[in-house]
Amino acid sequence: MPHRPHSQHRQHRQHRRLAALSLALVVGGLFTATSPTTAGATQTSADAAPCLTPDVHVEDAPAAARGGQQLRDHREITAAEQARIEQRFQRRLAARESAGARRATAVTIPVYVHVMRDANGNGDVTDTQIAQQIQVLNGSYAGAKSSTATNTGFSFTLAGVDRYNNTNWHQDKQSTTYRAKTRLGGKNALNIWLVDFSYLGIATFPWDYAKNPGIDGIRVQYSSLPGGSATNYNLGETATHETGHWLGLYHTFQGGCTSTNDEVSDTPAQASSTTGCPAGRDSCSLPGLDPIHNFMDYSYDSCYTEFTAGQSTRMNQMWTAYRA
Ligand SMILES: [Ca+2]
Ligand SMILES: [Ca+2]
Ligand SMILES: [Zn+2]
Repeated sequence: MPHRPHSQHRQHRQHRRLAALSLALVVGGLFTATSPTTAGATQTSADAAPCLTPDVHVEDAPAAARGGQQLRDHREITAAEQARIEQRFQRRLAARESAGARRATAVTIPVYVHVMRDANGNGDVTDTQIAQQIQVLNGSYAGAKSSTATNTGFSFTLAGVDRYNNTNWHQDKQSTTYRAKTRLGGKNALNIWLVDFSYLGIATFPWDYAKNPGIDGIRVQYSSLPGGSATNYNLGETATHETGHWLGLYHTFQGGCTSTNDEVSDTPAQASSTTGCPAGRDSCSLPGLDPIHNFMDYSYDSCYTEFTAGQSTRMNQMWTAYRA
């Protein structure tokens, strides 16, 4: 695939479309990971179909993307469905708590990073970038980026790095297959697949783990890692945002200008996603300015500074309910 000039990046946080995808995809089956399995060596061209958008599977339906409205990779979560998800979550949390589960004050999450290189080695982020990405996650979840940010109690430790040479996987094709073959760890392990696709990132939600554990984790545009080439999105906060979904957060603009909004009371309701870093944006008449600095909006990486106390509580409760 030709290198995509980054001047073509959309000016706002919508999914970056590939201008074109060459038809003659190199079918990569070469497995060069240093560990821990030889899975992936058997990829064939049988199911490699060229496409202009990531192949979105039914299993991905509950996922959420850091992207815009134009190229949704997930179904709309209607108000009714959101209510059902919340009801099940509260029931599950209550059951876990009555069974003795306590809210953890500190949780360390093992992180497995899967570097999906293409046949020419594109996408081969360095170990230094991966270490920096973990640092970014730790700073963001510790509340280190603003005086108003909350320390969520979550921290991240690198548990392993695998490197694969497979052009289809690099392009996020056969994602259900490659995730199932390469995923490591249990429900508490964050798997990050680094790929080159039309999105900045896609995540699965914790309430879907039980029915679909093989795809649990986040897929992240490799050029969004610290030092990457994704202009305005290369400070590593895409992983922060996707991990927020993985821990059970919605976008701050979920539900639009409604009091239910994102199920978090201290994030002011927002009519739509934010582009860039527009100070003073106020898209809903409901109280408060839009939370443009919140990691669960779509602002530039440099604009992101915080999770709120309410989001921290929700993530901790989600952990208790689904990942502890
Ligand atoms: Ca809210
Ligand atoms: Ca408002
Ligand atoms: Zn998102």
